[in-house]
Amino acid sequence: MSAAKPNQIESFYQEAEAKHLIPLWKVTAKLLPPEPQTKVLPYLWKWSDLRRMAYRAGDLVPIERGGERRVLAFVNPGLEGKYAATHTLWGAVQIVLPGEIAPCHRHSASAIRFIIEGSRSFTNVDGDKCVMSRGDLVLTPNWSWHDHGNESDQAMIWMDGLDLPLVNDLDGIFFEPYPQHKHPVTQVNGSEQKYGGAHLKPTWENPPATRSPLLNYKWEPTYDALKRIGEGPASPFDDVCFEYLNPNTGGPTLPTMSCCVQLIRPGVHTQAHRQVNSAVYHVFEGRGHAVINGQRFDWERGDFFVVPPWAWHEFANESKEEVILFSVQDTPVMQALGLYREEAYTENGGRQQVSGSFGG
Ligand code: 1HN
Repeated sequence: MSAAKPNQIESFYQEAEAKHLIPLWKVTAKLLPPEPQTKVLPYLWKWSDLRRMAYRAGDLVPIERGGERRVLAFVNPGLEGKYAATHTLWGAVQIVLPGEIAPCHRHSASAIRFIIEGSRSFTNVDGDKCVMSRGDLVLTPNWSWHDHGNESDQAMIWMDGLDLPLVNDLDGIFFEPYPQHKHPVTQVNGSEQKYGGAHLKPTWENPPATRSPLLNYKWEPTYDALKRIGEGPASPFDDVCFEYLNPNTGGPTLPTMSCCVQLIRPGVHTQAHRQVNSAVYHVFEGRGHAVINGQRFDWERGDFFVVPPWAWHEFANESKEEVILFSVQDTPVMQALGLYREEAYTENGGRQQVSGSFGG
């Protein structure tokens, strides 16, 4: 190698730039950090704001074709210009007023609903009218037709979780409105009748592995499962935590999103760990706090918070009441690509030093 003169190397870089080339050696450190350098920030949205603003949106805007849904979505402050709770996950609250029907459509992003407030509303998924009440988890797998209606005399509010930011980044988004406002109903709670038996599945059907044949995971059996553990041992990081399963495969609810429900028993303060996936949490019951990368997040019933990829996190319930958290996680994506990792926090007895608190 002959010694390059500074002006030669500079003109080499200029030519590379002009020809749309990048010499790797200039950017290696940026491209290959020793661990993920996420832009996603931990953040907390208060139920008092979300509920008030959802009702306000109910007063101000109708549900119409084009707008499609009355949805207030979380915008992660670390992700400028991106409408996303984390880099991969969309999180939001949606309100449907008595008598309203949100028009039928389908898209290549998959969605979940977790019902927060109200009853006797439904999501019609490909003709199966899934009747929903508080605590139910309802899936709309990708490309399934879905409309929502509220047949009660009270507003209905639920959490929406979608893989939309990921699907958009993959340039895989397709959308289609249904020719009519509503999809015809061909069965009522059909998936639940056949697949809601948890440990049983019908022998006369052979559903595809990519799509859960169960669309509505009812709250009662979910809560029963959480309570069956009693005082028994559970996860050191999440306490009593269950993943909702596709009953056909034993895998996650959707190819891109795993849903979890967890009971943090009174007095429990978990150990910290970090995982390469990101998550959006909803506080279904109780009050408590999380410590995320050394920052304390106090939350109460209805609040939402985000745990970024590879962020240390632990949970605490210092009250005498149950804490129940519901979460959507992008874990299946990382697992499918062979990228999943997790690590336990070993210093300081497994708990982080708290250096500040959110909003404080
Ligand atoms: C959607 O179709 C729904 O069907 C909710 O209720 C939220 C966010 C982005 C794109 C589509 C729904 C959505 C969405």
